Amino acid sequence: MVEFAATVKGAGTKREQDIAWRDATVEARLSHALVHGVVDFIEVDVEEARQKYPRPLDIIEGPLMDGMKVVGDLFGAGKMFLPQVVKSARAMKRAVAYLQPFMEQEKEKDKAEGRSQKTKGKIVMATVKGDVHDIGKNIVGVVLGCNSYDVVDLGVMVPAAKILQTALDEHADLIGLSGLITPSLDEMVFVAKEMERRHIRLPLLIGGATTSKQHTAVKIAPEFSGTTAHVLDASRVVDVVSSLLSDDRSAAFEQANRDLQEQLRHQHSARKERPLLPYTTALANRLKIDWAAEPIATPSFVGARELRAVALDKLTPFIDWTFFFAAWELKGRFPAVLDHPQYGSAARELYANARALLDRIVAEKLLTANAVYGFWPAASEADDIVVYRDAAKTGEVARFNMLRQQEAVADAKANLSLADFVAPRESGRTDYIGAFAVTAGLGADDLAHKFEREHDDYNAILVKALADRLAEAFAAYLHATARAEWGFGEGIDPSRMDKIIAEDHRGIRPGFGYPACPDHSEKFKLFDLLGAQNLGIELTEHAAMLPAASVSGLYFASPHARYFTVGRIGEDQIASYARRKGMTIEQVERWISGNLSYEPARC
Ligand code: B12
Repeated sequence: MVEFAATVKGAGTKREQDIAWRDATVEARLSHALVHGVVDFIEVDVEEARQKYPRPLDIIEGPLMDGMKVVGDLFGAGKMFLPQVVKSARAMKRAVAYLQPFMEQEKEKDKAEGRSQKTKGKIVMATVKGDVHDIGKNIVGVVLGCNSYDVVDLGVMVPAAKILQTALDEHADLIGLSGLITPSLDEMVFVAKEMERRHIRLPLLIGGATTSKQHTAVKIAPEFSGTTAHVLDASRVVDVVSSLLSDDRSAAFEQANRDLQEQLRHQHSARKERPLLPYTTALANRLKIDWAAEPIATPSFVGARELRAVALDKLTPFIDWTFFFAAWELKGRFPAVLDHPQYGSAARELYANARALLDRIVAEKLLTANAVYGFWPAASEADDIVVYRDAAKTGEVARFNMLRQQEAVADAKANLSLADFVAPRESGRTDYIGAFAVTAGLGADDLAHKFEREHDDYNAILVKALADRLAEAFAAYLHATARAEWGFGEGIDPSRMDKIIAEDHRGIRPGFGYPACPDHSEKFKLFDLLGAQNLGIELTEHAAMLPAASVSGLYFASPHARYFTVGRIGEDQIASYARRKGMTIEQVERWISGNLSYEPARC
């Protein structure tokens, strides 16, 4: 293993030139190909092994699994990193795909002779109903697959009934759920309840950016008498799955998991929280702006403007690569991450591959970037932002309902709401608000599927991660354009890229779902205002955007505008909010379940 670690560390350009490993035995060559993720000779070597071994399964369970075990050990020991593991998995998948037809023949033979084939275990995974994000789940699937677990990935937006039926039909050993946005948390609770109701006692794994061990313990686990385990990231999943499926270790793992969740529930119920102000008091403590003296910028046009098929090379300079590396579990600021003492070489190799694919995407226009944005006269009315068709403020075209911080704040600070950053109707001033929706993901799924069909998860995941980065870059680029058109801001100046990426400028662009405006359902109004559907961006029933690589939100121009967290809110604000939104209390409680300061009455 130490030997392999040394060679993996030196991976990169040297690797392509060094073909001395081709002289080794077929087993050693297969192992080398897996550990280094080299696919160039994989079919030739597997065929050679097939001539040598009596059954194709012997090759998988022998040299291929030995190679993957080295990969797993190096990954577990922190000597190999996620991008390299995914490349190894690609080599494994290609090898298995080559053997597949021979395995089918073998299976038929086994069946006829009454023998059965055994795998380490099967997991059915899905991104839950209404949610579209799947990079994290794909990575987890690859890591499990290369540890010889069978993975049935149902994709995105999968209803509970389908997940559970598939688990039963496939005789799965575990179920895994993923989600990016808050409404998915409630959906996961629903899946857990359904598992209980249908007596499906398989272990339930929970993952995805919006999930947490706290939420899993407090909200999901109590609904299900089987084991519910939160998995923080891909590096832990093999340990969790192998423990849950081990005859010797499962009881201890499940007990430790239950103890931890009990402790988390206890901490949750005993937590000390800042008291809440009555909503009317919080509202009175809004940010006081001297609107008579406030500079109000007038945008150069009113209404929505569409941008179609924007040249991708305009967007690439705005990519914030730090997040790209974070998606691959290589944490650290870009470009310093490229020189990281442990994973610098893995980061450099990943970066080189990503840039090469990005160049191809740009040159061959493999992704389409569309956007719509615009400006409208607007006024705040308490915590609503009213949007008008024209400066005469006739014709209300939208009304965004905002939430206000309700926790008691120290030092005479204000209880903020985004509505505070728009001139109130009674100020007599004509203020404006901007809105936007961008996507860089049109074509991403097709391209990713093309790679998946070639058993190339590495490039499939790269495509999605690059599309996400382009979407964020597009949002930054468009905001810079909009600020200039709004009469302030520097426009697109390549020498100021760092400042633009760091959002070091006047004006903010909060997206619904982020902490200042946590209610995703306001996106339905935003999309109506913008006509975003015309650009190929859709909303699911839980207000996730399709394609996944999309971002949307509002623009605020006030020099006072800043990002903040709404945090916990009380029943009085919920009642007002439900009234303003024309929804029932129960409906709004679902949309902003993460902000409730109380246990909702619904069961
Ligand atoms: C990258 C990112 C994006 C990208 C990509 C999103 C996409 N493709 O869907 C872009 C820029 C497009 C984006 C957009 C949005 N985002 Co965003 N985004 C993020 C960010 C920064 C990282 C998420 C990520 O990709 N991580 C990398 C992957 C690899 O990690 P992961 O998904 O967590 O997966 C790992 C584990 O969770 C686990 N895991 C995952 N699934 C599974 C499944 C199983 C079975 C197991 C065992 C384990 C497991 O293993 C994985 C690998 O290690 C997070 C903040 C954060 N730090 O988490 C916000 C975040 C998720 N985004 C958020 C929001 C609000 C949005 C938007 C709604 C904003 C907007 N209005 O436009 C949109 C929604 C997009 C949509 N399509 O609807 C919020 C969601 C919170 C909420 N309250 O709902 C977050 C948390 C930011 C925040 N602090 O508020 N986003």
